[in-house]
Amino acid sequence: MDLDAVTKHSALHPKPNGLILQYGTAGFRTKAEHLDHVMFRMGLLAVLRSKQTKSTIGVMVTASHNPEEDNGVKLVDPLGEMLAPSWEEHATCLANAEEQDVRRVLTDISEKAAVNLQQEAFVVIGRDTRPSSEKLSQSVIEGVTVLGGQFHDYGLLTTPQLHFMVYCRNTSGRYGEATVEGYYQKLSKAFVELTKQAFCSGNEYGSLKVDCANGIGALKLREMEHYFSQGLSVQLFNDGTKGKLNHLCGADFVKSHQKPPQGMEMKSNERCCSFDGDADRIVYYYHDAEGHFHLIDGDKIATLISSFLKELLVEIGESLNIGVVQTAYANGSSTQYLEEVMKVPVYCTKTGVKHLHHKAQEFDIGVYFEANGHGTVLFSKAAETKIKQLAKELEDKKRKAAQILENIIDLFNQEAINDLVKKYKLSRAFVRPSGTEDVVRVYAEADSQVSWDSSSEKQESADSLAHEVSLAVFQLAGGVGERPQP
Ligand code: G16
Repeated sequence: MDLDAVTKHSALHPKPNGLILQYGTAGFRTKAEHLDHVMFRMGLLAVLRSKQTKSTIGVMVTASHNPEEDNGVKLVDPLGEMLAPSWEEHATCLANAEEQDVRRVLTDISEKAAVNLQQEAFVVIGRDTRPSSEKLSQSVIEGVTVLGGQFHDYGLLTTPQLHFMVYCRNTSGRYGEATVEGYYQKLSKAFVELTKQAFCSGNEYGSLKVDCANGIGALKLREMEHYFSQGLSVQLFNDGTKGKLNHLCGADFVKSHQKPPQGMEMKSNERCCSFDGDADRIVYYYHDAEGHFHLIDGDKIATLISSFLKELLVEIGESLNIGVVQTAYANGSSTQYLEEVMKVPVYCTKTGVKHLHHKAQEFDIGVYFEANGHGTVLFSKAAETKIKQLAKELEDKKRKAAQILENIIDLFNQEAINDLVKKYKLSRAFVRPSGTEDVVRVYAEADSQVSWDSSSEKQESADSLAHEVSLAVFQLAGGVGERPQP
């Protein structure tokens, strides 16, 4: 490790005085202008992680759903997973080290994590469409190079694409080819096959309107749409040609305002969906014939997927165990439905994909979704092998079911809140500090257990509880700025 070169280059990426940042829910996030030193240092750290794991490591430059002026960075571990918790601590130490301490912190990390410094390192880098992302990703590359790491800069990518590249490279291409074409080919093939199998005739899966949050999703979906030309026609909105990233659009806006994004026309029963700024969240929605808005958020997606998977398992007569993982934001009625009607065990973890992902790995089939639209389905290696074998061996309907399966392959409490919750029927509420924005998040639900759809009265109770809880937090925690408004 050429520590003199590190010191020389690090001085070109100075840490703003007094700035302390935490590797949070999804890496470092703050105003873009404060992140140059973090990017350079995460380039350094990615090299050490790569040497330690003898694998390719990913670095994604994005602040996802945050406003356009923010940016962020997260590291992707060898199997496309979020960075291991012990390395999150290393990341925080390195990002916050004073200039003169950077060398020492790097040496400490190498010793603590038993990094073989002679090992080669390879890092892949992706970035979203924020104006600040290109320059910041150059700082990552400088950090990688200074420590003698090799790199491949993919340029503009969605976050899921960067995870895919890392996994493909570390499995010698067995999972897929580590190129954007490889990504499109693999996913579109599975999608086309699945929809062929799931629908008996014609073209029922027809068309979809997609709100791209004025982000990277628009560029990438445009490239990808040719790959599923025989079936799905997509119409893009908020494609970045006019509006601002994540402003009045995108999955976070639609989920938190429970209404369509600006800039999208919706006719009744048209299928619509929204990505977030780095296209790793999705929520679906439609207007019914009466003009009512219906949101299919992560809770409903998890319910639909696990019901579908369960039906297929019953069909093939296999007893693979399915578990669903949610966070405390999951609507109580979705949890109740999954446990009582679907008879699927449901587990609750802290907010953050990394926590859900980890829990979901305990099952043959782990379905995990945050209500905000982050999620996926994990198949254990054993389940995957079994399903592949059954898809060859079984006959008729059972075989078809197996083939379909083959293709699918924090909170803190305060007494005051509990007292408020007691005032409302069937209610639940909690607060937690966001790990991606400088805010405290308040969640409330009321009277909503019997139905998916909240009538205006139910919505009023939930809104009123949310307001009361916000006021309590503001008063008890010494809130700054304007008092929460109803
Ligand atoms: C990130 C994380 C998600 C989390 C979200 C909000 O999403 O990946 O797991 O739900 O932040 O986190 P918080 O409530 O701590 O601000 P994204 O889409 O912004 O990367």
